[in-house]
Amino acid sequence: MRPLIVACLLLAVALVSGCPQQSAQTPSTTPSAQAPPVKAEPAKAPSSGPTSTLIPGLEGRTIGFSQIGAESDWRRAETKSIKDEAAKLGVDLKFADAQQKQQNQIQALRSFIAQKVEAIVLAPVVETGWEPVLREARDAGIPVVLVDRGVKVTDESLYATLIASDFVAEGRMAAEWLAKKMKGQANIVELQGTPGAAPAIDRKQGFEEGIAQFPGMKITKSQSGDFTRAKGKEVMEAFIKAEGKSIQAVYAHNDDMALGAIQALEAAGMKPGQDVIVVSVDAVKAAFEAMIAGQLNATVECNPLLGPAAFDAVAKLLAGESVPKKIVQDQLFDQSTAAADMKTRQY
Ligand code: GYE
Repeated sequence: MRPLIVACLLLAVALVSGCPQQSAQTPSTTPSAQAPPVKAEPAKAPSSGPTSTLIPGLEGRTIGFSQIGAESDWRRAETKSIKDEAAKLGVDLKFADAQQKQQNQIQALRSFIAQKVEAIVLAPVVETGWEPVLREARDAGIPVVLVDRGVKVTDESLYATLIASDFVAEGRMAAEWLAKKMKGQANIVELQGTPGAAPAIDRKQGFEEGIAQFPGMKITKSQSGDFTRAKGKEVMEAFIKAEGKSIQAVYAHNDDMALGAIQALEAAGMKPGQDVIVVSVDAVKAAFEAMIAGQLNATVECNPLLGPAAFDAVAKLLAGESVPKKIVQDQLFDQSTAAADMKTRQY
């Protein structure tokens, strides 16, 4: 009996003393001393909320975040997710809003390097033109974690990892849904995102791939609305002037532009959601409201809650591990479940 009692006691002590360590909200400032073993496998999709309780040692660490701007609800949700997670972890976050300009992002990165931040989180506005500044970061020994948009570089080791959605798959999902809804026949106008941005390039490609097998699905006009509501409305007004009632569907690369297009359609006396079918990407709350109101038909989710995964990657990199690319899984929502879905939306 005795050895069993002793064993039970030891187990109880181990459990009790182990618990606070595992669920600690505030990581220790001495990460190397107590870092738990971390598996180098892709992190889970962040849709179910923060999953960062095992991250060791980011408290008090200085990390730079270069954000594109505040052009859409999606972007504001991403900024909030990253700022909230930084605050939760006690990170000293240097935040820079680039007002949509790559030049401002490059300047921000150079200033982060000069300030000797320990890591950089970058949401790159466009795909190209990053080599020189990424090389400067690498030469300074500062890992760069890309969030939400990818870059095109000849040397992939210029950044540590990328956490993003599969934008081609998103475009394909929108196309497949629309082809089904329109029974393979539609004159479509397309509102593209920011020229040169990964989601604009890939969502266009994916959509074109998705409608390729339906000869009756035609893109009659395609132009950038820069991912904003105002520009989406403006470009849609021009489309309506040029094409009038022959427009049967709108494909917008994000919800904000779709919401702008909906305003333009209504102002022209057309019924968005009925006369003209509207499909977009992001699945922000405003899109669910528009679906409930019958004006938007469907939206493909693109999850902006990247803060937990971004800092999880930073923590692993600072602990000397490599981090694989992480692709966030997305799904399509339409009017049929919008009212119920709306209740659980986080952004
Ligand atoms: O879809 C759009 C935003 O980069 C994935 O940027 C992001 C896109 C998002 O402005 O709304």
